[in-house]
Amino acid sequence: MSLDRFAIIESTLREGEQFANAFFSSDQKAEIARLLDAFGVEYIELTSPAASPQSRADLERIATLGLKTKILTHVRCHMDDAKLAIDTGADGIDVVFGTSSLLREFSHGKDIPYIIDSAIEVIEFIKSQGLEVRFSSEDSFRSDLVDLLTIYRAVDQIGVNRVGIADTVGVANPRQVYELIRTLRGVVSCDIEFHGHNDTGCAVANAFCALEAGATHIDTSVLGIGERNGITPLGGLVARMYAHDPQAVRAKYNLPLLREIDNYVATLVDVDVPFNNYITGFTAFTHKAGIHAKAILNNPSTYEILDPGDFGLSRYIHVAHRLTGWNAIKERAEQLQLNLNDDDVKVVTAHIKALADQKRITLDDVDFLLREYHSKLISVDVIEGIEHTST
Ligand code: HCA
Ligand code: CU
Repeated sequence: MSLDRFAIIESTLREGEQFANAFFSSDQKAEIARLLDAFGVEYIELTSPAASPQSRADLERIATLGLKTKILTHVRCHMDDAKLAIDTGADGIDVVFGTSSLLREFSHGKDIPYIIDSAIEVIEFIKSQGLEVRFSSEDSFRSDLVDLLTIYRAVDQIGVNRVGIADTVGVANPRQVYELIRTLRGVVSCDIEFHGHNDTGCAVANAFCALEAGATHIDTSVLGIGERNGITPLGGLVARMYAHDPQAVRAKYNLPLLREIDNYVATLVDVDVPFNNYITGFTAFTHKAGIHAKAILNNPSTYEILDPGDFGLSRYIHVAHRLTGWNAIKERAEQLQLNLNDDDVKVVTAHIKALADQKRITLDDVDFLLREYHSKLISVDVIEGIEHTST
């Protein structure tokens, strides 16, 4: 499996605009585009210029920012939309056959020649204007396979740059994604894009399986925002790909920017970054149980497949609770520059656990117990020292 040539099509400014809480001003869109460009995504997809005059103006503005990332816009497979999109400065156009009722027509087998004819007209027009073009159909997993392959073969033959498989309703599981993309890989020679909704929590796994099966492009959005509960999140895909090949992902993307990107978009759409978010959630690198803490202190990779340092983040060892262990408490004592031997630390640890059995404790409580124990030791030392000198 060669995943090194995968590309991210970052759709926060298209699919993400379809998120319930999203309203991006023009400046905010430009800032999101700049951040995503600095992160290193290969493409940014923006809302259709046919959606509204401001959408068109924003697309034109972002296309003139001089970003390295390619700018795409997403339109219905219709000549009117294609003509509108051509002059916006976008590098490419993603066309989608956009109604679910079409899929019912697929199963009757009536409208395939019509779909192919209009797809060919639109694709040839876009190509004649020198732009990149992608063709996809909504709800690919509930379409008739033979119909889908017939259409995709036809558009591949006229030189479409990419075809897209869309799991519009989040119904597909990883095995189904693998099988469909694998089959498609045997039918078309162009690039293959996957767009996966997350209704049943499979969006990251489905995207990964798509790549394993031969897809080349994955759609993401920041925090996964989009229709309903959204699509494959940028951070989730990055985490998944990092676990697969850390070196390649480090080389491709400016990973420390991810936190700023997640936080910025979360603020704009008025949500918190979830506590369990990939990489940037506040517990993503927090270790708690004594046994975990001990191993992490010896070698972080025992319980970490993602190195927080690569993302400009640090791990946190949570010591103030009843599951704590003396190794973690010893580390805390060292951070406080309290000189305690292992037996002393074990005694303090027992005190901490006893207190934590009675109430929720904080790091301040731990520090207090450590300091108190330490100062008693010192006073004992001092008293012993005085006794020693006076005898
Ligand atoms: C939608 C359209 C889409 C398009 C995906 C694509 C989907 O329903 O809003 O162009 O590949 O999920 O089908 O986002
Ligand atoms: Cu979608």
